[in-house]
This record gives sequence, structure tokens and C-alpha cells, in this order.
Amino acid sequence: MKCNLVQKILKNHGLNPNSPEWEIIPDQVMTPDSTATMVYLQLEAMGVKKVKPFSVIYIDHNMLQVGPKNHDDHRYLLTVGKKLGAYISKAGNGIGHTTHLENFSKPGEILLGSDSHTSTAGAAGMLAVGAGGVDVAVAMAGFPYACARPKVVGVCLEGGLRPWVTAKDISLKLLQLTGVKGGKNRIFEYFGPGVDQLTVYDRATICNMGAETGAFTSLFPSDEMTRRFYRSIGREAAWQPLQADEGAEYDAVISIDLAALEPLVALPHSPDNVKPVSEVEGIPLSQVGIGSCTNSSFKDLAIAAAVLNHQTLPDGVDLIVSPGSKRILLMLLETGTARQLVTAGARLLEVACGPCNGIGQAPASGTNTLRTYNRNFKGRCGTPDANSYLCSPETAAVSALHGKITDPRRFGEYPVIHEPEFFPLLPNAIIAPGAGDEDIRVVKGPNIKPIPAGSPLEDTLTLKIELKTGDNITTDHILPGGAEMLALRSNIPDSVPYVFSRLNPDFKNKISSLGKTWCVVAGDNFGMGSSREHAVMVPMSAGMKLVVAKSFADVYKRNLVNFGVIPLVLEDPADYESMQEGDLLALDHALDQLQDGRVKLCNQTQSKIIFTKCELTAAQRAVLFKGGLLNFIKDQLS
Ligand code: MIC
Ligand code: SF4
Repeated sequence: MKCNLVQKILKNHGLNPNSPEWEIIPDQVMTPDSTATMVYLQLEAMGVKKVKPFSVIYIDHNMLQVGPKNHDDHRYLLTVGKKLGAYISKAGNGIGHTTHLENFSKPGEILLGSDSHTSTAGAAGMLAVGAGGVDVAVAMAGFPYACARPKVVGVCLEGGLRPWVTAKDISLKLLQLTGVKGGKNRIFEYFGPGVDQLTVYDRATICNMGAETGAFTSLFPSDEMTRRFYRSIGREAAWQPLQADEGAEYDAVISIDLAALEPLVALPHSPDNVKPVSEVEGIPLSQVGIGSCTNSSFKDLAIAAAVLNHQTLPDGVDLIVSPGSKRILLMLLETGTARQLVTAGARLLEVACGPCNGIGQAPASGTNTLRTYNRNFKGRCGTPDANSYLCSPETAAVSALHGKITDPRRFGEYPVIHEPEFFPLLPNAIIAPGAGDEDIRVVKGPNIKPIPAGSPLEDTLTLKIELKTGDNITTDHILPGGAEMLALRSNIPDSVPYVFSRLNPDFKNKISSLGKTWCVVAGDNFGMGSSREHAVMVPMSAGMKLVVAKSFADVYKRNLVNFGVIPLVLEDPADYESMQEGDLLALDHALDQLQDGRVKLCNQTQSKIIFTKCELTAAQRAVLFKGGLLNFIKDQLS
């Protein structure tokens, strides 16, 4: 049988790629600090003494220490992580996705991560999947990550990129073609003649942005360019060639002619609101950001330096740049690239996620910020009325120079970037586990609170609709990111006042009067964006027991089940109109109906019957009935 890359990787792991359900045992696990605290609290709650797969914690999000919370949580991670046998990338080493790609990626291996952009490692030919924290914790305890088989969509890249057109523009083109739902239950596997010219960092940009389509993951073959990447960092032994067979088949194929692409930009407030830069030139900018796990490679920042060399940024524009890893920062320093950026007036930020999810550098009220990041959800940058645009580093740099969105091709000759052929990783960048670690005393600060457990399913439920909301509601709408909120990731009780705050600022005032259990009605693609399980845990801890939606983002639906919250999809989307906030919905014989998968709700207020679907695997139903995955696993362990 001719195999595509996904089929090869699964078969090499002893799995049948055509089975309707996959049971994946990851080779590697990565947990960034913003979700890692909860993951390790769950590991402790399960009584895990040693993590099974090779696991790495990244201190990369919660770096703004305006109070003790973040450093307290980092000291928890540094002690519990070492005790349980994880590797730890310390603060300042790098954004997890970039740093994992450089230090630990291996073609053909499977990575599971507690962050939606885990897919970045697909750049090196890995099957790299973002998931909710408890799914990752359970995999670290040695249980398989079970999921329905996603479809594999081949993305054939043809032709070659013209000057000033980049990997970021390829990813924006895919978003324009598929929309933020187009990757649902899909893996995007790249192939074709256009792949060869893309560096591994280019491929990382594309696999990273694939998360914005809702994709299960994205990946590239491992070829000579991959080998060159590994050689340049001193890890050539990790390389192996891995390609789809000639004539391999896909569930579908999308073709993109790279030669026809032009610089693109995503307009507020969605990554799929994509237009050619040439059509939106002239929009004034107060801020330009180059960085994040999407675009923070040496080349990304060196292009900006070349554009800004011997120039001075216009007075009204703030250019913030953040390297993706310590290795990249050192390359910038040693090649004089950092000097060019700083001399032109750029602000060199710490090696971290930073402004990407609103941790610092929030732009001025009501202004426009142009960023090389991957998300521009309203309010995500930290300023509720700012407009966030997404683009390539090339477009960002030329636009910064002009103080307004500008087609980078106006700059003239496309700079040639000379990247150091060999710039090895630092041997002291990652803390490795060692002998005697099991005796380490775990340090827990006052910010760490007990994990809220879901409640086993009752057979009869009467739930008040406490929130009705629209389409494409993101995890940022449900539970905002940002410095203040992310510092509470180990403290669910203190997080409750923030829930749904970006949808309804008054929601916090009704929390004290909420019933023991209540429900939410939502539109299409509810819970798109991050894999953060907190977007379920926090409302669940306040009583959310059921969500009725036109459709769900895949990971969010999985997170609902993992915390015992019932996900129902309307059989007739038109029924969405009839349900109003304040209505009482009754669900009788819940266990039987959910077992059957077709669930009848009675809207007692409107005297209307509504039919819904609850499509779950048998394993997921068992988890839901137990009130969540932690309860289920504890049951199994006992
Ligand atoms: C994000 O980019 O939104 C985050 C912050 O990295 C999240 C993870 C989190 O919420 O901790 C993600 O993308 O999953
Ligand atoms: Fe960090 Fe932003 Fe990447 Fe999320 S998307 S991991 S916040 S850099």
C-alpha cells in the first residue's frame, strides 16, 4: 500500500492508520508553563511518581512577574517537574514550540503538547498534536491518547515564492481557503515541488498557523532541508529522511501555486479575514510586533534588520521584537543583527511569548497593531478596542518603516540573509532530571489551589440558559489570556470572575446567583483557538454542566467531556433562534439518551422540544458519565 506521511508514522508506531479510532502513545510530551501547572497538579492527583514519555516543561508564557504568582508557579514546576522526571527549559530559554523544535524534535516521532501550537514540530516531520492538559497528563501517566481518525488532506505546494512573499503568506492563503473551521478533524500534510525551498523555520510557521484552521495538526516531510537544519544546530544524528510514497493517497488535496501568491494580511478580528496587503495599504499603525512562536526565527528578525538598517523608525510607531529562543537571540547578538534593530529604534523584548497573548506591550486604545503572530482575536492583545492585523515579518518591517500598512514589495531589492551555517544549541539550556530527584520537596505557593473535579452525570437535569452566544466564540472570549488571567492558571477559584468577561462584562455579577448547574447556548465552532482546558474547567467549576451549540471546535468539545460537561449539537441549527437566556431546559433519562447519542431537550419556558446529537466514542461517554477524565482514571487506578 502506498503510504502518505501520516500513515507511515502511525504504522511505524504499530497503529493501523485506517482504524476509525486511534490510540496514540506519544514519544514526547511538551507542556508550556501556562498549562503545565494544572497538568502536574493532575499528575500528582493521579499519584504518578514518574512521567512515562520523554516530557519537557517550558517556562515561556508567564514571564511578567508583577507579583509573586508566576515565580511561585515556576518554582512549583521546577520542583515537581524534576521530581517526576521531566526536563525543564528555564525562563529565557525560549518559546516552547520553537525551543522544542530545536532541542528535541525527531522526524517520525509523535509529540503531544498542552498548547494548541504544538503542531509547530510538524515542521520536522513529526506528528505533533495540541490537546487539553488532562489529556496530556493522562498520556504522561502512560495511557493512550484516544481519538477519532482525522482525515488527511494533502496540500500540494507548486511553483516558487516570489521575492517578499513568505511562508506566512502560504499559511494565510490556506486560512483564506479553509476558514477557521476548515481544518476541523483534518491533518494537513504538505508535499510537492514548492516544499524544497522552505526552511524548517518556514515550515514551522505554516504548521503553527495550521492551528488557526482548527486542524488536528499539520506536517512536512523530512528531507535535505531538515537535515541541514539539524546539522546547523548540532543534532544531525536526530535526522532521518521521511517522505510520503510517490502516488500516496489523501482524503482530499488542496493545491497552492506559490508563484501566484502575494503578501497577505489578516484583518481584525480573525486569522481567516485575509486580504492582499496591496488592498489595505495606508492603515496607520501605533505598533508593530515581530515574534511569537509563529515568526521569531533568525531569518524573520534578520529580514527586519536588513529593512531597517541605517534607518530610524518613525516617531509614532513602536516596534517590538522578540526572538523565539536563546539560540536565536545569541545569533542575533553575534551577527550584529540585534544592533541593527535596536539602532533603528526597535524594542528588543525577552525571549518569551510576551505580547502575543497579551502579556505586556498592549497597544494604545483604539489604535492599530500589526503583528507576525498567529491570532488577532478581539482583546487578545490586551487592549479591548485595538485592531490587530497579522502578517509576515517582511510586511511588518516595511510597514513599521512607513508607520502604516505597506506592501513590502515597495521596499525594492529583497534582502539576502546570510544565516550562520552552524550555530549549536547551548548545552546548559535545559535542566535534565537526575538521580535522587524523587526526594525533592515540591514547593507550592499560595497561588496553587485544588483542582475542581467534575460531577458524575445525574439522570435528570433542569438547567437554566445563563449565556447565549454567537459563532466562532474563541477560548479567549470564554476565558481570556493576558498577564493577569494567565497568572491564575493554577488557581481556578480566583479565575471564575473572568469567565465569559470578553463576551459579557456583566457575567461576573451573576456568578454568585448562578444555580448549582446551568447551561450555555452557542453558535458555530464554539471554543475555537487555544487547547486550554481552563476554558472549560473555570465555567464548569461555577456550575456549567451542558453546552448546546450549532457546532464545536474539536479540542474544546474534547475538553468539555474531560470535565464532565455535556456537549450537544443541534440537529436543526434553526432551533438556536428559539432558545433565550433565562429559559429552562430539561434533560430526562440523560444516561440512556446520551448512550443512544440522540438527545431530546425540553425548553420548559418556550414549551418546545429540541433534538440534539451527542456524538462521542464509547470511551468518551464513559468519561462523561464519570464526571470527567480525572475521575475516570482515578477509578481505573483504584
Ligand atoms: C495561546 O496562544 O492562546 C496560548 C496561551 O499559548 C494557549 C495556551 C494557554 O492558554 O495556556 C494555546 O494556544 O493553547
Ligand atoms: Fe506563546 Fe503566542 Fe505561541 Fe501561544 S501562540 S505559545 S502565547 S507565542
